[in-house]
Amino acid sequence: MKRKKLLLTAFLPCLLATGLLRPACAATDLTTPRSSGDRSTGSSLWLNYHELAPSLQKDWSGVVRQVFSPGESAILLNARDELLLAIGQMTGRQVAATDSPAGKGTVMLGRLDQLVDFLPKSAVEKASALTEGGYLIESITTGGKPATAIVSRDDAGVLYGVFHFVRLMQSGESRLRLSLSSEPAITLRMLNHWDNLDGSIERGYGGRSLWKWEELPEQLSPRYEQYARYCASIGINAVAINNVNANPKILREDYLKKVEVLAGIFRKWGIQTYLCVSFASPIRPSGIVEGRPRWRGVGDLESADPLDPEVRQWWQTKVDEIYTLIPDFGGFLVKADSEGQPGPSSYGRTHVDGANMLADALASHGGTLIWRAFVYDNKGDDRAKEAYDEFKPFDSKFLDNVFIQVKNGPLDFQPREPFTPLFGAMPQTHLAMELQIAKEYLGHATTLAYLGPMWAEILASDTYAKGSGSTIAKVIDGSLYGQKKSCIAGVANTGDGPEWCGSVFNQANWYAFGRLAWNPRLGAEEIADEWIRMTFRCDAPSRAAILKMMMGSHEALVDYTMPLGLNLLCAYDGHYEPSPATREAFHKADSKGLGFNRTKRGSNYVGQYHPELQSIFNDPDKTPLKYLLWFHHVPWDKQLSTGRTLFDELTFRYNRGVKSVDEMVQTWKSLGGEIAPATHASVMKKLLEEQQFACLWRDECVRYFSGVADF
Ligand code: GCV
Repeated sequence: MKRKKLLLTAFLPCLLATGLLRPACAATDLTTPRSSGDRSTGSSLWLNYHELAPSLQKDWSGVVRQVFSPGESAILLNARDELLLAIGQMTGRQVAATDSPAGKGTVMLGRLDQLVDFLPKSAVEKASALTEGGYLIESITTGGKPATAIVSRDDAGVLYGVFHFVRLMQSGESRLRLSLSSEPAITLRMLNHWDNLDGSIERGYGGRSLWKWEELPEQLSPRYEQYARYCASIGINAVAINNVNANPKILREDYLKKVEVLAGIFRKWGIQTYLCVSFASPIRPSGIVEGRPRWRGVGDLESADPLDPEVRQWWQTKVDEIYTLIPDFGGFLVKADSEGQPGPSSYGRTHVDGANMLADALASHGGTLIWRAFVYDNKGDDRAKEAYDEFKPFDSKFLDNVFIQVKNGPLDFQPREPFTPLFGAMPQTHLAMELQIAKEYLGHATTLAYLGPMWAEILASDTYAKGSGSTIAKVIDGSLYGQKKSCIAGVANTGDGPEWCGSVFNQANWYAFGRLAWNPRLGAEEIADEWIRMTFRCDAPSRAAILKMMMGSHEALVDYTMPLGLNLLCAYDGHYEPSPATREAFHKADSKGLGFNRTKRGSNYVGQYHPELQSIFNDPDKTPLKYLLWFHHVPWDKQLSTGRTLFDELTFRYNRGVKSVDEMVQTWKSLGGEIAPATHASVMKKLLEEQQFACLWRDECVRYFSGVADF
């Protein structure tokens, strides 16, 4: 008998006994939770202003007796109202806005120029040094009375400071003498919505689009304002509202009037609006009768050639029109020459020609052009190499108001990929990082998978671009190359469903994205802990149990879908179910082994990294197991550092992933009395679905690989 069969036979009884291997998953009972102090329904997201415990209420009531907020801008009025709302709901006492900071326990908020007369010299000095969006929260004495100052140099910074202050209240903070400051590490913290004009969302799992185009500009959904408030609460300051697979209609006058209204709402929360535009927009709607490009646009031209003066003028006129309607318009986000989208290559032009032409049109208004590097044509030996090959030669060629937006991994938002080698390879270009909050390849809205650990892992990865310690976080925040502008974007997971993101736990990913965009060095656990405290009202052991679930949830998903560096094993349609049989090009399984040889003896993708990483990734014994099959084609019977053969390690990890989901189900079940019944039930339903999903992946992949392997 062949060795593999022996191994399976030996493994099987033990797996069956422990419940780790089942042909199909048994359903777990859905218990009715006991009554609970938690009232969260998921619809307030993390801005759930639960009443504080009596002792905290008493403490905070002394600190927040009144609010002094001299500013009158829309952002500052929102900041003031948010604080009043939060204080009222959390302390159970309505407090008033006053026009003097004289009383004891005043919270004063405003820009430095508005508060300077009331602040001690030390606070003025600290506040003067803040960068844009930064804030200071300081316990001070003013007029002989204790007070708290929330101060910034700009309106948005005050708003962020208020949300931080509120978070301290929500989190059960009881140190009431405060002295802290915070500044965003990344200047442009953006959500990218893949929302279509027909209301559908590409890779959207939280409902239909938030933007009701057919109602705009006349009718306004209350969600617009709520959405902007949630974004502002985590420091997001820009949103691209439509799909990168852009419908050219977005640039028509009637649509721009709708966008104008949305932009007006977002502006009040410190958020700039961006649009995704089709590169073919200048072409007339009927398309081109003769000629190669078949694109249709909204203009009156025959061409979209970026070097054609008429095309350039068309864009300039359109940009001017947009800025007339939206004076603080952010700019464009463009997917060009990618997955069938039009681009400069149709005219024999380059990414530089295309991006700089649009950037030029935006520059006179201070606008920004974000050009995506997600390109591949599947013609070479390794798709993972294509973005680097295409973009690296253009380093230093893009105008100063251009960002090149690069996905974190070189393939496509897989559950785990090493970082795209372009990071650290284009020192003279502003690179933005694109993450996906929506879980296209991670079980959509079904799974609990908390993405904080995945993103933190990426941001902490060392590129070695300027020696050890040249982390992705430093590339992205501009500090590695002394760049003043920086950008990170997350593909949004929002929709018009009751829980906004398809489930309560998916809200944590929106939250975590914003927090990491503010500070890419924050720990995933710290962020999860904040989110739990803000979202649920439960005791410390329950919080610890939820935290453990969240922190293990991503690794569990990697284990039960694509362990050891496997990737893209999903079905083409929907990217949800497993389909290893159709993904041979990515996993390269054959009778002898498994994995993609990307070393110098294979596709030499490894050659795109700096030498320190090449020496690790070229050697299967040095490559971390989590990336093993990404970089190497490994014999099935090779003994790994764990002591198991590759085949055994693979099955071990698939089973471990399923077991982790089983444990999450049990943990959540045990929290029945602690979590609001409706929330508990809806999460339990999802977890039971995830149990089935995990088994499906494990069973299908183990079955398939067992069939291929022959040793
Ligand atoms: C918006 C992947 C997704 C597409 C997406 C594309 C992109 O291919 O499956 O839905 O298109 O990435 O990022 O442009």
